[in-house]
Amino acid sequence: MTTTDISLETSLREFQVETQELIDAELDRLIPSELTPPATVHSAIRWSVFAGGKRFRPMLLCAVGECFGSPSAALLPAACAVEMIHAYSLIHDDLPSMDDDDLRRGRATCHIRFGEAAAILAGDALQALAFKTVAEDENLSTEQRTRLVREIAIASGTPSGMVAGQALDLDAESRAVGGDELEQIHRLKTGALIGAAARCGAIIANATNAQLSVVSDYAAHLGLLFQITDDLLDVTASAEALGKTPGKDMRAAKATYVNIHGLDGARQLGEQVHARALATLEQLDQRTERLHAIADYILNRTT
Ligand code: GRG
Repeated sequence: MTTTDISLETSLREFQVETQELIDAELDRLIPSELTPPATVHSAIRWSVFAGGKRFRPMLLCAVGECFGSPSAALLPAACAVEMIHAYSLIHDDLPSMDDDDLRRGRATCHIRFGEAAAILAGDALQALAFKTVAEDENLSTEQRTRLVREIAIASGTPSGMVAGQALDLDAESRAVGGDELEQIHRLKTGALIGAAARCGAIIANATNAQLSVVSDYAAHLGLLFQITDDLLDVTASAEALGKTPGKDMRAAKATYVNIHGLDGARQLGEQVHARALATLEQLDQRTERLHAIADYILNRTT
């Protein structure tokens, strides 16, 4: 079964399960085995990557690519590259010098299990492997590979990507943060990579610039919605459901949507952003049921 075999009539749940299987198999093919030296680094990478994440970003990339008619074989390596960047960011985010967490995806964080040096190297290697994966992808034209490398690099780094967002977030820990600054932090820290995932799917499918612009707007709303629901889950979900330590942001009095807007205010904001994501999709002539369902899923997610 390939993702192109998954008809638009199947439920999002079925699409998630089937895409997850394909992504996991491709990640397993792309990531060196635990026996390949340096074994500790590869074991640390596999420990974190195969710990059962939702694979939301690769799923989004595949859904957008399919929406514009791409075959699945062309989508999977880039989808894995985005997941590798995401996994690297979680490994580094959990380090003592950053969020200092000992639980992620329901198991010990990478540095708790393998030590800090191995965790740093695992994150570094995952980032490099992500770019190698796209650069070597023979399903794509040279121009497409270059465009994807650029998209993923911009979304991962500074001044417009995840590293910039993480730096702003760390800086904001020691002072009061308003709603606009909070949005800017999360547009970079969480939204940039989600946006890159969606845009990469569209680029692989040879979407026009006008279509790409709509996809960017949709993904920007989705990224914000993802962060709002993340903040809500931090106060409403259990450690078992989340697979990470809940309540940390609240206890640390970090700037979150719940801390700034209250529980009901954050829920209302989530509904508004969800509505904006759906309205954006109306600009497309393609069938967008799956992208619609993804926005619904993010609004209502429980993990
Ligand atoms: C260290 C450069 C660097 C960046 C870290 C991603 C990130 C930036 C920090 C993670 C902190 C955090 C909880 C952000 C909120 C949104 C988010 C990225 C949640 C985790 O993503 P999920 O829910 O996780 O998709 P799974 O495990 O399902 O893949």
